[in-house]
Amino acid sequence: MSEPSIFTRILEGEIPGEIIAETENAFVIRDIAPKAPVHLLVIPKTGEYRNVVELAAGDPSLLAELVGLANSVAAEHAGGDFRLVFNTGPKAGQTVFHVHAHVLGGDLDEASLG
Ligand code: DGP
Repeated sequence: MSEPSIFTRILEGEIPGEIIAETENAFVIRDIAPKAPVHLLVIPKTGEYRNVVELAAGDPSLLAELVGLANSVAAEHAGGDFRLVFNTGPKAGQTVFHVHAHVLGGDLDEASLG
């Protein structure tokens, strides 16, 4: 068994982090280092999938639940439109190996694409 991820520790209340939305199998927090006017993280409650490729292969309905939850928090917090990003692998900037979707919203401009 690997150590619980930072997201599991937030979910379990071991470290502070406000859960702003939740479904049966997923939850949402604000990113600690926002890269957009609205920057949320949509995270499965299970930490068994390291990245979106593993999640898509292992539990596609949970991936669909994450997308639906992203849509609903973007509607509530970001005016509807949003960018959904899954960093996959360290060279792509992934630092937490508990799959999560970045929901980026607000007034995004081309400068924020990089
Ligand atoms: P990634 O680099 O794709 O693995 O994204 C991990 C994100 O998690 C990163 O944007 C910063 C965020 N993050 C890391 N630690 C914490 C934390 O303790 N609280 C919150 N709210 N976000 C965190």
